[in-house]
Amino acid sequence: MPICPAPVRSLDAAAAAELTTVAAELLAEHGSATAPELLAVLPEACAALGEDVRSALRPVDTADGLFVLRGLGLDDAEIGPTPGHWSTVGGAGASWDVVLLLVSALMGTPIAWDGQQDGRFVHNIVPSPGYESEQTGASSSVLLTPHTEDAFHPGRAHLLLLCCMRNHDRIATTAASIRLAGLADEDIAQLKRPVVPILPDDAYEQAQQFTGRTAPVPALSGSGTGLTLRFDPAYTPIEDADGTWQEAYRRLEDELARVSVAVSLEPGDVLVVDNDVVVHGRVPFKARYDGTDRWLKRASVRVEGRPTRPAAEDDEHGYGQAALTAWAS
Ligand SMILES: O=C(O)CCC(=O)C(=O)O
Ligand SMILES: [Fe+2]
Repeated sequence: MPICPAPVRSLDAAAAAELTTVAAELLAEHGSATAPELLAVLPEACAALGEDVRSALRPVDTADGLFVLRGLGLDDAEIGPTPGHWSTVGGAGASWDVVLLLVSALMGTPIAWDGQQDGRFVHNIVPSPGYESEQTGASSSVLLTPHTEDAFHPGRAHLLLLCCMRNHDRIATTAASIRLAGLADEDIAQLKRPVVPILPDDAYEQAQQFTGRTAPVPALSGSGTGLTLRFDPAYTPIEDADGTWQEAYRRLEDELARVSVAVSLEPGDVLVVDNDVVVHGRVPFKARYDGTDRWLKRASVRVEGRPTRPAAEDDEHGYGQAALTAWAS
């Protein structure tokens, strides 16, 4: 097995069995991973989990801003073929949706968006015909450029969870921490200025209809070893910014590329990323559309009070604020 370039938190066999058993029981009891009653009992189910599971599932707490949870066994035959589009997944791999919901609820509050994947709390990331060169998770033939998840939105996740269902070709997710980047003080000062906005990405149904203006936001916040970022060059009108800012932004992109790690997730792995510290992306690949393609499940988690977000964001009235459907635990 190749060395994983990210910290690994191992779940022992007993803890892994506990998590998958509780998930299977919840699914059997409620019939569907999207049942509101299942969401409602998550805090109770989490509280009943043993100390080993709870401690392995504490939020990210290292400077590299990510870890891989490893040890959950996934049976490739059991999950069925990789669907060709998120909308045709149905109940495939549904017990993994519940595993991901349990992990999310242990770390914070799972969130969903009305305009994305039918408002589901767990998204399916599969390559889809016709979307090959988009800048969304449905793409394949292009590099998915490093980005903060839902960067345009002040209600975005603090933690992003990617659970690997299938990855026969070991296609890497990329991750780069701002805490490891080396930037000159002048560049940091430039990038803390709110100069250009970040626009909603194409994964949102409403994005195409959006014609309004969004407020400029800073790319960097915090200071010293506590630097955080909000970054999505594919959806940022960089050319509208002044030259000095553009140069600093390019150097930020270069630094993120330099410190980027490529993590090939294995089935059952859950990659947990601090969305304020780490940008993630994906290398290009050739989709086969034969049921054996790469397949991830994704969840977004809010951790209120996590000291990684500039306070000014509280006053932001960005596009789609009403689209956030937070399930309050
Ligand atoms: O496919 C991946 O590894 C990451 C895709 C992505 O950016 C996401 O699901 O948010
Ligand atoms: Fe993403």
